[in-house]
Amino acid sequence: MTTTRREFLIGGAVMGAGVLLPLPSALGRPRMRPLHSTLPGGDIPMYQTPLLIPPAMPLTERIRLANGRQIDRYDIAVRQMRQQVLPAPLPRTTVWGYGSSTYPETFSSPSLTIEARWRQGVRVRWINELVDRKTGHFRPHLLPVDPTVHWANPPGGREGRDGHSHVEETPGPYLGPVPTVVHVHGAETQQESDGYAEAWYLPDASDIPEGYARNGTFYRPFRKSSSLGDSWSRGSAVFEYPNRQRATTLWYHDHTLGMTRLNVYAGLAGFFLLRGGPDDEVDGVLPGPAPQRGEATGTEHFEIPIVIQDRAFDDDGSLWYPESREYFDGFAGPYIPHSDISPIWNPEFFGDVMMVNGRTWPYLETQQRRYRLRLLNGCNSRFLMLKFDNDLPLWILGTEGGFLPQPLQQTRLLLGPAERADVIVDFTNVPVGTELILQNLAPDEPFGGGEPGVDFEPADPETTGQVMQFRIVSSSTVDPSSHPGDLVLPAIGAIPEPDNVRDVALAEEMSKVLPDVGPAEAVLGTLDENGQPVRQDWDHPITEFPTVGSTERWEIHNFTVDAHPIHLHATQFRVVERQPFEGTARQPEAWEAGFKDTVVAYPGEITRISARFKIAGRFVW
Ligand SMILES: [Cu+2]
Repeated sequence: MTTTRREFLIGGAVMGAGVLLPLPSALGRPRMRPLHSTLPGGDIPMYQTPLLIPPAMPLTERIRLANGRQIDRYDIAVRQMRQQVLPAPLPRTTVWGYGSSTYPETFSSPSLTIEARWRQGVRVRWINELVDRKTGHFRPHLLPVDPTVHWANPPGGREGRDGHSHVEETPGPYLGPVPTVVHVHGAETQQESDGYAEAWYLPDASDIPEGYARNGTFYRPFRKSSSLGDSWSRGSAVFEYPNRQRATTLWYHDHTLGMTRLNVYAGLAGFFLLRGGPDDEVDGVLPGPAPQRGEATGTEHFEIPIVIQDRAFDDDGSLWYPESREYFDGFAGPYIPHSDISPIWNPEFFGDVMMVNGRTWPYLETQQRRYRLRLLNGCNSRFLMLKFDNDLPLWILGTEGGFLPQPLQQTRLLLGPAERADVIVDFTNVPVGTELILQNLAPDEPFGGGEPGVDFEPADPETTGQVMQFRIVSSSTVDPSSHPGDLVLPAIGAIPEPDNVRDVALAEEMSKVLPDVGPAEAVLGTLDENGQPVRQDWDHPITEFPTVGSTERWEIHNFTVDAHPIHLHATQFRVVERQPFEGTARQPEAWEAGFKDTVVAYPGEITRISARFKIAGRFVW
């Protein structure tokens, strides 16, 4: 297997290593500056709108292959629309969302949930429809796109795409057609269907400027090698997910090179829930149902997917995202090409508003019974430390790779960007009329581990320290679900002993041109014989070549000053242990006892994971 070109999930923004993308230093890092947005989070009334529960995405068709296998087929497009994200009468917000092009009313952000069954393939035609349907012209981005980072770069044409724009003067934001490509996070699929960051494509608009690359470097090669390549067409690609992995909570989102942070922030994300098979067999009754295709109207849901995202807004309702590097540390230039600092891109982003399932600070009318919540941290940079204000227990059943060996009772839950948790909350004995608040105790700045109030200041209790409200009402029916502590979850097999141990590094370097500006550069790499990081750029030869079928222990050395979520594609791994550079190893956290696809690597530590590589191909980490 050829893993990799490299990616670094910094602030959920996926970027190539070795690019001049500065990372802040916790020491001497400026405290988060006030946002320049014109609708401060503190001015938005909380708990005005009910939680939106994303319905299941309707099928386009179910097809039967010659070998008798059935496939769920979807046509899913990206479109622009207006949505009531802020509570009315505040203005609506223009967002991007996925939806079934067979059912135009299904477009929303977050997008409808893809409900998949174990061993039943899902085949999706992912269509980039960021086009004005009246004029046929492309739609520009909703947010400021920095053309100086390592990015898709369609204006670069075939030669310059997937690189840096070469500029004589500091450019403004890119206003051209927007590339997209979808990655199902945690899915084990072929490279052609993995949403490789250089496999993007522009919409099929009538006004794509002359000389622009219409797709990324790997779009055509993958179209050629994919068994479904014949059905790819301009502005779309057809990906297939075999769903032969453990049942779990996956999510789909945009993955375009150097634009992931913006495309996801604009709204491109949804859940992909995989059910069934031996790893979904629970002895006991889980709370349910979740929204299902074709369900009766008025069906009550006791299994609910919940994506938590921080945002900022202007007073016209529009999403706000930094339009200048100045927002981050006040550095007002000179920028590229007169220095190595990008003019628009920021190393991190922390919004002052919490949005849950596409609505700011919603409430859920919650019956006195048990609920199963599928939680996803969909923030760009923000860690979440979730807790009910009355310390109601969270029963953690599963994480990114499915169920844990047994349910785990906690009062607090830490989720790094892209991490998921499958949780049961028992509201049975909470008095009717109670208004519970789900709080967030993680900081309004990069997370480095530790305890709120001791090692860091928790999020602002008036705004980002609150996530959503649960309003307790009596139960409409008898709750048939088991007590979470009585559930017997399917056994988890041991992962084989590693065939190979591989050291990888997360590091940062100072700006070469302007050392006093402070921003470092985030790089991924390997280690030399002295244990020092060796920077490996995106364009360098691939260094991680696990053999198909082998198990590898990866030792992730974090030389930076912040915790980073590290994600491997095409595999679900186990956390082995963590060890400070100068210290003894400690066991993984209790909630890390199952399979994961994203792990928090703390600063100054080696995080050891064990991964089995089953799929040949080119994948990122
Ligand atoms: Cu992924």
